[in-house]
Amino acid sequence: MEGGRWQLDINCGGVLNKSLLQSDTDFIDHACSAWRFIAVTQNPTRRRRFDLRSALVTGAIWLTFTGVAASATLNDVRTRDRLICGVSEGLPGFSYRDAAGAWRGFDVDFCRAVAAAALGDAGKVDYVPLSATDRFEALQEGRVDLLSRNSTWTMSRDLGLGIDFAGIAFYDGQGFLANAVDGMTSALELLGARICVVSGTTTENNAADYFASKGMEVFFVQYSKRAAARDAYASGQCDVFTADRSALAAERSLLANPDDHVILPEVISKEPLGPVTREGDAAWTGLVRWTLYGLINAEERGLMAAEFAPAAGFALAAAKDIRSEAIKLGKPASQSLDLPEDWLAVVIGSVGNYREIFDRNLGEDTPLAIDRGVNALWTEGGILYAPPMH
Ligand SMILES: N[C@@H](CCC(=O)N[C@@H](CS)C(=O)NCC(=O)O)C(=O)O
Repeated sequence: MEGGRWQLDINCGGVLNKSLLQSDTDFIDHACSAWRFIAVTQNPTRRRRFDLRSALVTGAIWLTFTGVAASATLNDVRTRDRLICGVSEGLPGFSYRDAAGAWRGFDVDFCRAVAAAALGDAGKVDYVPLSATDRFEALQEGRVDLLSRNSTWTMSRDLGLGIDFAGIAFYDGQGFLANAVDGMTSALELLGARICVVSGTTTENNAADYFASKGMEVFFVQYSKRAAARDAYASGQCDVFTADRSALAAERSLLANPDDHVILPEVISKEPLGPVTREGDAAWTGLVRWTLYGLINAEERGLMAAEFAPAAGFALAAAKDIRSEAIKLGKPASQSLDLPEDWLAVVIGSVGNYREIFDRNLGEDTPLAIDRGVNALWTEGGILYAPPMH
């Protein structure tokens, strides 16, 4: 580039940019969590100053030609051979410990899926239970690689917290849990009610806006821990408990007599829940995003976990076909994300497709018995829609 200066910039998180420098400065310094990196040339053939390991330069040039973006987070995950996944502190169906102490749930299965993609082993996950208040800070500070914890994608979080939402894993909405004995059938009967709510969530503002719009005065009773809010509700210190409807289904399953409690019909907000990554590592966010979309596309194509482990009754030849279909589906990502070509086959073989994950943790045969509803595929009357993978 005559008269110009090219800056090779490996951004925090490894996104490769090339940009033309406007100023006369020939030494640009980029602070980055992963590395510090400077490389400027006056013209493409003459290198003036470098302050970087030659290996990185070679790597950067290689990346330019191969299209493989290095991810600092993926590198960390591979170095420690474990994914550190932030989950909730114990929400049945989503993330909780079973009687043997093993983590289970919809959000947990997503952590397992990402570990299967990144490390080839869904079991290589360390779980960090995080409260609603602590979750984003834990991600920002690098205490977790990924947050898979009923977190609502909102504009202020997306733009203001240094985090990225990788996609929507569950379409939720806020509602109210009430005691059936009270005979309540609608949130519009809540004038003057005491409402239990967990702080650090989107929940209280939504409810405040809702009742303000209806001209109804209500009284919020705040708790920082969900268990405390549940206990308060159960002991009659609040008339209703408000939260995401999925969380209310989980709460109800924990009450002494779940059938004595009803979730009122009103859905007063949009709560698109999804996995969250730290901002600045586009390749890692891409890996998390396409793992999610891979699970949804796998449901759409009917690729199921059982088919990857040929057991009695399932022909080896058919299993091979299914495996090569999954490999073909995931292949375009393997070079760009630095993953083995069978990454998606490993993911589906380890955790199943979206439907299998949903049914196992939240479906009709579980204590939560959540209907697929809007979380059904777009081809089946829902709004679950993943971009194609070619
Ligand atoms: N989706 C909402 C609410 C998420 C949330 O943390 N809700 C609480 C209240 S039910 C919860 O699930 N806590 C889980 C736990 O304490 O383990 C948000 O992102 O703010």
